Amino acid sequence: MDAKTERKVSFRGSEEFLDIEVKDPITHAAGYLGVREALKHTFKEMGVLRSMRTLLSMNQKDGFDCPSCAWPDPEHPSPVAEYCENGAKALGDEATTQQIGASFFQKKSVEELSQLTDYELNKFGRLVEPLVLKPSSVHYQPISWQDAFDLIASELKKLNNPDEAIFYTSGRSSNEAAFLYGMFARALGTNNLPDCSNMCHESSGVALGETLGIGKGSTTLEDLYEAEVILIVGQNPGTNHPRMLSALEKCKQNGGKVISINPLEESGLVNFKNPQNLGGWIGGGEDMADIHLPVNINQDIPLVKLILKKLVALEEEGKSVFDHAFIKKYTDGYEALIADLKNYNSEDLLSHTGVSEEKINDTVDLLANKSKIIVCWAMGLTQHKNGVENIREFINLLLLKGAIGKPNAGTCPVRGHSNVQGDRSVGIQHFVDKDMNARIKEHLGFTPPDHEGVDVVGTLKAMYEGKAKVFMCLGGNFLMAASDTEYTAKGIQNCDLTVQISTKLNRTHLITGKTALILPTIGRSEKDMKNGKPRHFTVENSMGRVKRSKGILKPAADTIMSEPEIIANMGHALFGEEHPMNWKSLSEDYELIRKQIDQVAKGFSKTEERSVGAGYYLPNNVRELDFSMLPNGKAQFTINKLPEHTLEKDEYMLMTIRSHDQFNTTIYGLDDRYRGVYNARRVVFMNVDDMKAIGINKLDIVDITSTYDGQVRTAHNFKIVPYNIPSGNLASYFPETNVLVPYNHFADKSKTPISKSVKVRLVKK
Ligand SMILES: Nc1nc2c(c(=O)[nH]1)N[C@H]1C(S)=C(S)[C@@H](COP(=O)(O)OP(=O)(O)OC[C@H]3O[C@@H](n4cnc5c(=O)[nH]c(N)nc54)[C@H](O)[C@@H]3O)O[C@H]1N2
Ligand SMILES: Nc1nc2c(c(=O)[nH]1)N[C@H]1C(S)=C(S)[C@@H](COP(=O)(O)OP(=O)(O)OC[C@H]3O[C@@H](n4cnc5c(=O)[nH]c(N)nc54)[C@H](O)[C@@H]3O)O[C@H]1N2
Ligand SMILES: [Mo]
Repeated sequence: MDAKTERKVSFRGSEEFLDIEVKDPITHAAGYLGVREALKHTFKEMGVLRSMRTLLSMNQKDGFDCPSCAWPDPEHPSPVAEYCENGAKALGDEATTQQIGASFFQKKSVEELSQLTDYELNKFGRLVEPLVLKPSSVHYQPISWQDAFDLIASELKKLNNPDEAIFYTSGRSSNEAAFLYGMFARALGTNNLPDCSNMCHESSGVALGETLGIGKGSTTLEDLYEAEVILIVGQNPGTNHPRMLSALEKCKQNGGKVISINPLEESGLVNFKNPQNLGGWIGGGEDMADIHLPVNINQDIPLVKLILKKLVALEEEGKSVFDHAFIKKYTDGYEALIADLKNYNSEDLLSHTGVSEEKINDTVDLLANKSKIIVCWAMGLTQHKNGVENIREFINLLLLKGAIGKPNAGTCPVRGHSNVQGDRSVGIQHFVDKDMNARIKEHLGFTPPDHEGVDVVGTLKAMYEGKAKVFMCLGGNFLMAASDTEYTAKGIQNCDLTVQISTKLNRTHLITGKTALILPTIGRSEKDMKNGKPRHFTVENSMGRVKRSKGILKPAADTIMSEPEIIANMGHALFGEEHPMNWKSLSEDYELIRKQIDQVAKGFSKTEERSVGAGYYLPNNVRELDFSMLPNGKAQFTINKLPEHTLEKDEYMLMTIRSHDQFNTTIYGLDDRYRGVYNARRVVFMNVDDMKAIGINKLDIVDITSTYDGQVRTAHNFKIVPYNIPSGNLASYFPETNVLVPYNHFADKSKTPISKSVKVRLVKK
């Protein structure tokens, strides 16, 4: 039976408007208002006492790791509040007392549910029973855990080839769950292990690997405190990594300077009230960014090139600006870089950036005399055609200044999901790591496949072309997170079986393969009990430290299962008793999993003992100034081209960003308080002069279209919000705008979709 024509499901959901309210943006991030907002959310979702008790355990040494972003915890966490507004919202969202089980799905069909917004879907509450959607049905119905595992095993056994199965991971899973999942796929015979980092920091991993020999950052949290200059590039910490602001505040108190490079003047970078100290509750707040460079979207490379040219000019005047001893000893390619810079004309570069020369000169003055420099970045750099080159260009700056491998200096890619870095470290990757494969063979006793698997972009194509039969997701919301929603939806519907291991309802549960399973799981904040004893697991933060996490709440229901247990049971159902992995015992004893991680994953050792308290750092060659794995044993300068953009006269450059009330595709609420937008998500932020030029007014309604390779894609019904954004640039929220992002346009090398530079037109309605 063809489910595509059978089920009338909508991949868009409702596109209606509510009563939008637009106010002035709030410039003072966090402070009292932030705490009040956070508590309002958690109290409503999970009750007052339960909220307070749980928040006090979040990010504490014996507590659990916040399920929101990957920002690290300090060595000595604040005993009262080591959490932020958005961490509290994430907790409230996970630990909500609302629940949906089989009776809910008996009443509501997937067709009906798919008409709702993502916000409405998430609000229904926790998934608490394993469910199956059978081929001809539009209603999920209960299935026992064992039947679910057997169904998965039997579909996998039917495949002509293991590469017809694809295993996606979102970055919230523990190291233990991710490890088992990666080994499950390999034991089956495929490296089809796409993960959310393909859409996120893959460009960082590639750029850092090529230039410095490790795909991770080099700084620790403590490094930020005494840096002389911190550049925050293409990142909105006030919303996405609020606890980072406390580190920036410490840096400023120690005399450091902060430079923000961002088309928008993001709140929190401009002014910040720290809720973790008294001044932050009552005082006027701290001006965070000393210099803000409002760069045009995707014009960071011209900006850095201009800064470098100006630094070279100072050197030529006889000033000592670059660290020549460092350059000589540790780097390769200096002369070529300096020669290449001469090919660029400064006026040209300046006009690309859209930034005033005065501000750039201030930046150059600051950088010229300092060497303890840290560059922090996130999606504003990675999600472009030239995402890898963007990052390499900033690494050129750090290398010239010798700001690598020393205290208070270095690279800081600020990771997204709370354990996205750990998942990769323990083996969630589509490419082949020969050394890891050898260790798998030696210690786990099976031969892993030695051909590359698909990443996210490869998955989209494989599913669309009907080459994937089984698609499984360890968390996440693949349909809404991936680019080109309509193309992705068609691909998913081509699969025979789709399986979602999830905590909350989302659209990927509704747009499914012919048969679909929902396997409900335990969240970060919940107790994971076995034989009357609580179990812990481990995570790795954005700065490479591995530590334990142990939930404290009673699980949403006794019918849900932990992620490692689900995967180990799948392993048992598919491979049986005889398999060398011994899946049954792994489902019971996580210590056994950690032992295997120590044997197989690079840098992990004695995790059981060393993950207690603040945990332990994985080895990092940059911190040791060891570049022996790179050509000539040196860190690499790189030559990067200018980004090429040919915008037609009526085209704008659109970046698809996050509001303050969402975690990726999970929509907590409909406000973006810092940007002054209330009760609406279908908005486009636009420059006032651009509005005048085409005679468009505040709150006018438009469709947004993008045209790539002759194909027009449309996102319907958006309201115009006048905003302080450089002319020619637009901003709008993801996931609503993902329908515009073409599946076949992505970053060179990393294949990260171009979510931050989509060429679009506005069609007034
Ligand atoms: N509360 C909350 N926390 C989160 C998340 C969430 O959704 N909600 N998501 C998590 C995840 S998975 C991730 S990856 C991170 C994302 O964290 P961010 O990367 O901060 O998230 P975005 O909203 O995508 O913001 C990108 C920023 O880059 C800027 N920008 C866009 N294009 C350019 C450009 O070309 N150049 C420059 N210089 N700047 C540009 C935008 O104005 C915006 O400020 O946050 C993590 N933390
Ligand atoms: N246009 C555009 N697209 C983007 C981006 C962008 O900036 N612009 N950002 C990209 C980025 S950076 C990322 S990381 C991806 C995010 O992509 P994903 O990680 O796939 O998406 P999330 O929205 O984080 O996933 C939310 C779902 O995860 C499930 N979940 C939550 N907690 C748990 C848990 O503990 N265990 C399990 N098993 N499930 C859980 C819930 O069911 C929830 O509905 O999106 C990408 N897509
Ligand atoms: Mo991300």
